[in-house]
Amino acid sequence: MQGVTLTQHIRQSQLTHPEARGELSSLLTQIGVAGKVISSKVNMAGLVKMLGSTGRVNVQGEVVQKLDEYAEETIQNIVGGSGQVCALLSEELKHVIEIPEDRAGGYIVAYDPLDGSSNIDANVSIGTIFSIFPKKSSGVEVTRRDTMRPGREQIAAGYILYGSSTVFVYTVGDGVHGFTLDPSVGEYVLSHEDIRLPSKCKTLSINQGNAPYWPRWVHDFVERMLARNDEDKRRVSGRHIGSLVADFHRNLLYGGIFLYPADQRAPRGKLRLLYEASPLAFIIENAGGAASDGHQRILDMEPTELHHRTGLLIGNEAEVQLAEQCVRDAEAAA
Ligand code: P6P
Repeated sequence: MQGVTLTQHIRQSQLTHPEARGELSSLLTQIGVAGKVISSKVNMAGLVKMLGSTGRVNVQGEVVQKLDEYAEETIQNIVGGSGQVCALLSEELKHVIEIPEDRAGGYIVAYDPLDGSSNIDANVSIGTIFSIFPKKSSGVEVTRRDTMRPGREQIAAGYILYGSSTVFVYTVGDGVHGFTLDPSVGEYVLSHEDIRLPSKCKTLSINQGNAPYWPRWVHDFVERMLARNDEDKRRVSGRHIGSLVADFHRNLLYGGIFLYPADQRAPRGKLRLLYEASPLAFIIENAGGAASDGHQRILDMEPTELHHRTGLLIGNEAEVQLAEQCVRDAEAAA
């Protein structure tokens, strides 16, 4: 097998942080292991009766798919059992999971175990999103000072995309790197080194079905983006998968902006700050892009609760700034 593996790459990036003691490397590696386990089940879902729902509804009020439950259990067992974590914050769970002191480590992991799971039965790409914070409070107790953290305090973030191949993308704050799982050997191999967001915003990604609920500024922004297309050239194309991690990954590689703004149906936004917006914002900023809720930088937002929701505009910085200008213009005209 040719190429740098995820484990080798993580170790190499650790070398640039002499203070690192290998614990973060070990944690990232274990998240990769959890991804392999989930990937194997996702890729066989139709054959091992893992499609469809459990019939239960989670804390978000969303139907829990069988693979949601499997992914949640896998992360709890592998990441929770890594010895590097003192708390797990999951999209699927009502409360923070505190790891018993004798098995706890120095990191907090916030995660969406299987984002986009409503698309599973249609074989659409889905993914695991994760965010890692170092414990902040002294002592063994996990407090809100440890869990309710602005994204700028993240030490690492990433996602595992279960698509035509399984791709592990992560950042520790010095660049964004992607690895493709080689199922024949069970290793992630470096396939996208130092990902930089292309300078041209080629894609506009938003759920048009929500247009009746959008605030004025969203209509203005969409109109301004589409006005770039003329009879000579289509500069902006619409793409919306409905799986955040898949929409994000496409835009990261091709250039684009994804928007899920707060609207009349979701006045605080639909997407969750701690384990969706914040990790993706850490990634996009490390790839040269930007992420905002229309008013402020996602990474500066202070969560007030585990499932804190927010509007999200994420992708090319110029287009995020244009959207923010549309917000200001609409507020000034109101
Ligand atoms: P809507 C999936 O449930 C998810 O959290 C994201 O992956 C996706 O972008 C969004 O919801 C889709 O929501 O309201 O457009 O169906």
